[in-house]
Amino acid sequence: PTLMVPSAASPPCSSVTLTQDDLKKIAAYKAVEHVKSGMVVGLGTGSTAKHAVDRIAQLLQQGKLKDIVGIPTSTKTHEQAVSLGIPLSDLDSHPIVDLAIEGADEVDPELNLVKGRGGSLLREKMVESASKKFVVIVDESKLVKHIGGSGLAMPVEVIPFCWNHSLKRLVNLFADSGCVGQLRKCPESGKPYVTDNGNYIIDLYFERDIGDLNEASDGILRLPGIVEHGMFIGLATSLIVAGIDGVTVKTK
Ligand code: ABF
Repeated sequence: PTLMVPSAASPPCSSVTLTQDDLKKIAAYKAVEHVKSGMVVGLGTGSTAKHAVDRIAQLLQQGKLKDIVGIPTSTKTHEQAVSLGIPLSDLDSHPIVDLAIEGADEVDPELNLVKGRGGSLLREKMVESASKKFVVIVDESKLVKHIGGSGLAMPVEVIPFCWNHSLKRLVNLFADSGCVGQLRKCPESGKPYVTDNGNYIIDLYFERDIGDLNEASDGILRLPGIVEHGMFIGLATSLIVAGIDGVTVKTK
């Protein structure tokens, strides 16, 4: 079901222009309404999820939420949550997460996602696949018809050993889709980007549709040296989209 609800943070006057960051914040705040006292909460990563973490901390400080345990999905979010005083744990101690709130780079109508353009994907996938509910929060620019078809990167985390070999095997796997791959580098140093887990990222770009997503996923994960990819298929349970006309909530 899709439901249009007026955004609580909508400006009273239509002459106010909302920035993309305002929209991210609106989606994040809406998602945090689902957080209840006593929950184990997956804390997402990125500029949208950051607002959700801020909001959870604010509600804890105000005493409106109690006994929350956060499971961060990256070292960056870990640092943010520590600085805000959110009690933290991990999947070893809390293998079942009540609710994860997380951003995405692309979302299709079935709530399949591309993630990892910001550099995080593996810990996110571990936490979100352990979550009873996984709410995706995005501004409307992230909506696509087919994930992987936007011409933008589909990230794959690989071990550094012989990464070029892994890149070639990935590109070969998607030869029919006109795939090219590139090792992600830090713009400042020109050195390979290193993930929280000490791995590299290969960004794949497709000229044509990659076909069945589960087959694509299985094919990638069968290659030795590949750690994880940024397609999150069938994991999200609901989607909150903030757009200039309000907030759309879609639940599976
Ligand atoms: C991380 O943040 C990544 O998986 C994804 O690339 C990104 C989405 O970030 P943003 O909200 O900044 O667009 O979760």
